[in-house]
Amino acid sequence: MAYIEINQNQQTRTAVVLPNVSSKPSFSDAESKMAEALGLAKAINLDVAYTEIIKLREVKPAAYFSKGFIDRVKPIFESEGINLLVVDASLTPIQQRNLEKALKIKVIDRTALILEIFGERAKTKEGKLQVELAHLTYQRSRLVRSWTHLERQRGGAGFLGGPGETQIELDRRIIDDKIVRIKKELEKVKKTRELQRSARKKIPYPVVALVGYTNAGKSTLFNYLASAGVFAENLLFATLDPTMRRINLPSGKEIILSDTVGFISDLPHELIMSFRATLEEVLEADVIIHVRDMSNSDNLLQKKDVLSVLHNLGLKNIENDNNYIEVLNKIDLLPEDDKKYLSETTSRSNNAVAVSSITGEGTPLLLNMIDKKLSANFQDIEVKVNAADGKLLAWLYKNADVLSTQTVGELIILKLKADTATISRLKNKIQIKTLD
Ligand SMILES: Nc1nc2c(ncn2[C@@H]2O[C@H](COP(=O)(O)OP(=O)(O)OP(=O)(O)O)[C@@H](O)[C@H]2O)c(=O)[nH]1
Ligand SMILES: [Mg+2]
Repeated sequence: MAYIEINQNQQTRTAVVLPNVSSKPSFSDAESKMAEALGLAKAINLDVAYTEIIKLREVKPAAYFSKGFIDRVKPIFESEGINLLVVDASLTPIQQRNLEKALKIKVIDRTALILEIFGERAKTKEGKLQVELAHLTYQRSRLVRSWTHLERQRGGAGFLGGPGETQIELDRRIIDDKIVRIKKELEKVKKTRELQRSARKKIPYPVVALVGYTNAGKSTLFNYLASAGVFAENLLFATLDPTMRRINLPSGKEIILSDTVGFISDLPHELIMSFRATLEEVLEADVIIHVRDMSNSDNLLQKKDVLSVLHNLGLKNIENDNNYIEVLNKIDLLPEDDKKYLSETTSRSNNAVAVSSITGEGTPLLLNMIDKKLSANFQDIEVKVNAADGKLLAWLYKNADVLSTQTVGELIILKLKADTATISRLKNKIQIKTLD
């Protein structure tokens, strides 16, 4: 589902401009932010013919850029045959419209670009609906501020139209109706998914989820561990919908490994929330693996972004959680010294491991760490329950694995395997004996 009508045979000639507003330092280095923007453009097959990092002292309310900038680039864009400008920033509808008028080409901002990518990458029905919802929400938020009409072209609700686009005017009511309809559909899809999930819960496999910034190497690691042919390529957002595989750990324990969509900085909050359902699997995972691209000079900022999204999803203080593992990926790309340093420092850590998802280096350590995390979570215990306490017995059967039972007079002695959360809940009710 593409929102931009891109002619497959003829790539859209594109200019990518990164405004570097001095009062808003975000990435350490504009160059790497530009590299990310180019990655985003490449992800939807745009033909980037012009790039510029422009230092701005201030943002102009009317057209974002100054008249001087517009006058300077206009002839360049014309001679290069450029028909799309991507501004790696957030534009107001007025700024976007004024820029389009002045330059006589389509103009989109970062959010619109990311939505295009999401739209193209969504694979499941749920993913597609979520993207559509995010897109409508985005359009609506712009509509409220200043637009009375929206453009719409063949086959999508995008920002970029091919030649011959038909313009259908959508007003707010139409968008609202659509949002209501999509939300209803999403509810239905979600119910199906919940059913599937609860069916899966009956299977006693713990779920291990890979999360991380886009391009960190989640799918590559997933493939390496699962040797399953999941789409991995040097495109940002190559994965939108969670993908799952069953794998064996060194202990023989089986787990479900789950690959997820990558995070990216500067996404408006409401868009992140629209993708929440895509990441719902993560909330229920038994172990969360945060994959980081250590070869990227911005990897610390990326880490911060990922953690803040996880916090927003409700995973507070995740870093100190027992079930959190940090994978320092792409060590094959690091200078020998850095690599050694990372391997040495992580060798003493119980929640960080340095790996290369390409060479496989470090992955045995990772698998062992997952094993440890999972077994640390479960404990064998013994409890004595009054045979008449049907409620407690039912609760135990529901929340723990009953290994054996023995009746002694009025009492039933149960040996159980239970996770730490269950055990701590039990502690308030009865006496527990820990077994090894
Ligand atoms: N050299 C090297 N390259 C890697 C490693 N891991 C991943 N890559 C490369 O990094 C790029 C991105 O990898 P993906 O696995 O698609 O990244 P991702 O985290 O799944 O990205 P999204 O799905 O967009 O969130 C690909 O070109 C991979 O080949 C690694 O350990 N070493
Ligand atoms: Mg991926």
